[in-house]
Amino acid sequence: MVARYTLVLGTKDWSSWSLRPYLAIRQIGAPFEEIVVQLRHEGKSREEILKYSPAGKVPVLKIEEGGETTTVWDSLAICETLAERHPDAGLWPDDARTRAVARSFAAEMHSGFPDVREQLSMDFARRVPTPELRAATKEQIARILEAWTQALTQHGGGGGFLFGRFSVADCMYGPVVSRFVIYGIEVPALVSAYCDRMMALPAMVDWGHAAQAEVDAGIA
Ligand SMILES: N[C@@H](CCC(=O)N[C@@H](CS)C(=O)NCC(=O)O)C(=O)O
Repeated sequence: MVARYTLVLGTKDWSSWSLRPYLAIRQIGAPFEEIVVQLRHEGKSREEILKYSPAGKVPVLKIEEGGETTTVWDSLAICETLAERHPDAGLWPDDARTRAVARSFAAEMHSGFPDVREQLSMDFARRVPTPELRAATKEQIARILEAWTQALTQHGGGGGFLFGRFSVADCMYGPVVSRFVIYGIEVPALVSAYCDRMMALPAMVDWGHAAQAEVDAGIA
């Protein structure tokens, strides 16, 4: 039985959490419908999001199958659910030890780097001069670069992703890649090449076009 997926996302120019499961579902290649809720829309955004999830945040995935609807909320839970439902997409590395590290990468991003998220907030379609970075932001960028360099050195040879094949770790860090590009953060060559590969993914390109359309329409 084929499930029907609906992915509820926030304004694409801004919603970094939404980009993560979007990358995962695009990687799987499963058909899905998307609903984009306009964020920062006085009083209305929350009301609109609550129609889809009691948690009051996007992203949300609705899975309709066998007459039942399952609601999955939170970016990492959605990526995990999609990875589990579509094992052929290989969204986690095959090797158990590598998979454990990839999961750690995803979790570290999900629960960490508050200053990077706050000071370099996602504005996907724009290019912004590098701000004066706070010490905490610099430390968090250094940690991200250290982690990526380690993963890419070990697994990413030959033009690959953090763990070779594209994985949930790349989904979780996709918005960070975009932040480095948006704010012109200097990164070493190995990381720069990885960022180029990520930004060239058809899903990232499509997301960028949609974000630009929001900017052009004056809603981002
Ligand atoms: N931990 C959540 C964070 C979700 C989140 O903060 N989403 C933001 C948009 S990027 C949101 O829904 N903001 C609307 C609001 O807080 O009213 C996840 O990983 O999905």
